[in-house]
Amino acid sequence: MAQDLTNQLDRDGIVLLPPLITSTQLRGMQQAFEARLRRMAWNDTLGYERTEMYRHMIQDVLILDQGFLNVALHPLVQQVLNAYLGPHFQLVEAKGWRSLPTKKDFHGWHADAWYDQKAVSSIPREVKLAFYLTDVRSGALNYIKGSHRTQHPRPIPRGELTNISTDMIVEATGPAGSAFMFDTSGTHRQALPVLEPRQAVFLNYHDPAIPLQQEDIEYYRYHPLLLNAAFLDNLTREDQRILGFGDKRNYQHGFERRRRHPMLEAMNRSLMEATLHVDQALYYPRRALSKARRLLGR
Ligand SMILES: O=C(O)CCC(=O)C(=O)O
Ligand SMILES: [Fe+2]
Repeated sequence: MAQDLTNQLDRDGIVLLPPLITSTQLRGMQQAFEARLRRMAWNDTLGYERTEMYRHMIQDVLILDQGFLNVALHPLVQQVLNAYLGPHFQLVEAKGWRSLPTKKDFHGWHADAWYDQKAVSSIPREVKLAFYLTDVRSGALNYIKGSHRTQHPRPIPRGELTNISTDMIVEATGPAGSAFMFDTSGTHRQALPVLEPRQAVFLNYHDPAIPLQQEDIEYYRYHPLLLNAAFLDNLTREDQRILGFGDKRNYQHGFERRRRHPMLEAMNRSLMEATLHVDQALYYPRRALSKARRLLGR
């Protein structure tokens, strides 16, 4: 089974995996993901990140539910990754998002750029595991079969794809729970139009010894995984290695991300502080009022 999947991944650049988890586990993952999607992250509220128009982003999904870890470390997934990436791969990113309905080609055809292309001359391997949390009938992952490992990853202008026939494009539709693995050096995108919101997670595996491109270092994209202690029982030594236990190679001490909206941030902080002042000023009058109400029996 793993051999067949690896062969298909090698040939096409993308492969559909058999079901990896139970429907109970899937429900748990959906519920935890939905809970995060209800509100934007702010102050003490864990929620989604809003940095682009058409996606609500959730970083570090491994802390949300046991199921995400089980998918990421599934024995079949490990076998395929070992065969395709070699023994040094790790899980280097685990994030998900809700794509909002749109007719816009907001991401466009591309291959995923991640390594320092000046320092690395060959095309190092990277695989993503896409896992759907909703039924995906539109806005599926699209992948051009056999386009992997041909050139350094970059955005692919439409003009370069004029002689691509539709039978060369894999349209990865499927019910919630569907999982695909793809070589990220192949040409892919989210299909358009997106007719209904799509919720999916993308788990990213590569060898952390490979030097990263500057923009990902500056953003601290491949920070060591954030994990939930509650889910870490029963890990094998190999699971721990894949999760990067104790690996500080891409750790940045005291990292501070460049602020994109300093004015907005300052406004938010001032409003919050003003709210706290008002709350505090009204604390004693409110307490006196409710005491008076109690005494008057109302
Ligand atoms: O959202 C999609 O279907 C494509 C995502 C993608 O390009 C990626 O994760 O690299
Ligand atoms: Fe991509």
